[in-house]
Amino acid sequence: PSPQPEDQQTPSPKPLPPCPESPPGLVGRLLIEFSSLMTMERVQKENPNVTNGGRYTPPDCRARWKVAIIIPFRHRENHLKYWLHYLHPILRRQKIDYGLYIINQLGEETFNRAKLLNVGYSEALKDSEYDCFIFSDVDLIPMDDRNIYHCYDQPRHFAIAMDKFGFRLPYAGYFGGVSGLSKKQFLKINGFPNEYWGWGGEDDDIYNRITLNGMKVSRPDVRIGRYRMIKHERDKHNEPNPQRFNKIQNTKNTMRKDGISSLSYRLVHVRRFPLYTNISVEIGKPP
Ligand code: UDH
Repeated sequence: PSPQPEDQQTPSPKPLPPCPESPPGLVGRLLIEFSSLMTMERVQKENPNVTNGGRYTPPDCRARWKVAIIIPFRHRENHLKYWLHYLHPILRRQKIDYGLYIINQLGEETFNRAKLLNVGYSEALKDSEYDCFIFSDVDLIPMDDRNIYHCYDQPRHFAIAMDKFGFRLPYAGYFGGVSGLSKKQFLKINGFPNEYWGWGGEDDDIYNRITLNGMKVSRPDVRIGRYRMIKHERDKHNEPNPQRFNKIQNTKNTMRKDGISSLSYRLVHVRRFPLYTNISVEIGKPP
């Protein structure tokens, strides 16, 4: 080979083409079950191309969105293994550029799902310039990989047909389980409420925020937005919140003061694991 002239610069790599709208590697309907034994070791072996902290970037195309996936969490290690086992390969086929954040509520005070999601938004942004945020419960697995985990023109509700609701929306304004908002959409609604302690209502408050701010929810086809939920009993310290019915009547008055603008918490540690980043926080307790 002829020697390179010394002043020749290394050519900059060819820019990647944009990722396709429907990636050719998608397979459609998936078989999802929770009876086989799942170990973290196995899931790590299955996903060698996920990089430390649960990051992945498609090698062959440029994704439109940079996605932070946020999971509210406490004492659900077993569910998390199934989530990682199913979702990492799906997200790879979907050509998503993503990072995965498990937001762990420390202590045994009442659980607060929406506040943890706000924490996830803030902490993920310290890591990278995400412009899309997907919020997923740890026990929900999509049954079709055409349900693509990125952001849309309007706030997205992904988990529209869950097995536990007979594969239908339980009510028209349901926004629970798995949802996604661009950074712009999230800021427009001042993020999520911090004041829903215990089970229920926070997803309806988020739905109200979306419609009150002139947006509407976008959803996949009902044949595609199907989910399996890992069966479980009600967790301790996440009892149904009796105030939820009153609170969701008041979103219009509360959303400007209660949200990402008023979020406060104590970050205790950030730990990078091969398949996810764990963010452990103290978020206080109900007044
Ligand atoms: N979560 C935890 N730990 C908890 C509570 C909630 O990690 O202690 C997270 C987890 O991501 C979960 C999500 O918050 O998926 C939503 O909470 P949930 O699963 O309790 O809510 P869901 O509506 O179930 O799915 C309600 C209890 C149903 C009991 C049925 C008994 N047959």
